[in-house]
Amino acid sequence: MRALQSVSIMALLVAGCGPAGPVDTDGDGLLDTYELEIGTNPEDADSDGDGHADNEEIYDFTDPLDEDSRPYTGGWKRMPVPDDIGEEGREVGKVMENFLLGDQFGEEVELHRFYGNVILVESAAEW
Ligand SMILES: [Ca+2]
Ligand SMILES: [Ca+2]
Ligand SMILES: [Ca+2]
Repeated sequence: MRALQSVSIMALLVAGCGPAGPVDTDGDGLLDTYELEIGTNPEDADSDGDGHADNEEIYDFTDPLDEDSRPYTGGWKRMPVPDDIGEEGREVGKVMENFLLGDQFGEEVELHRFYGNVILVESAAEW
């Protein structure tokens, strides 16, 4: 009898009639319910086809629905630009104006992504 009960429970689970629980159909680490909420495809781990899984993009603050928005592959810790960074200027105590530069990994890096950290910008030019 016990063996028969186990078989019945297994059949229900295989048929999808078992107890409802969190489901991650595409196995990308994001639950289907959450993916439907944010607009990504719960049946495709890479909704925008850019080669990066939806969860990877969300944790790296890129857009999983925009193929031109991809996780940074260089060596910098990537953080979102804060909404309020204070007054910009070049005087002591002000926040430097934002700018974009290419790094040694061939990626564009925005200065304000490092807000709150001490950084050294080293640049060189060939003439
Ligand atoms: Ca998923
Ligand atoms: Ca993607
Ligand atoms: Ca993307």
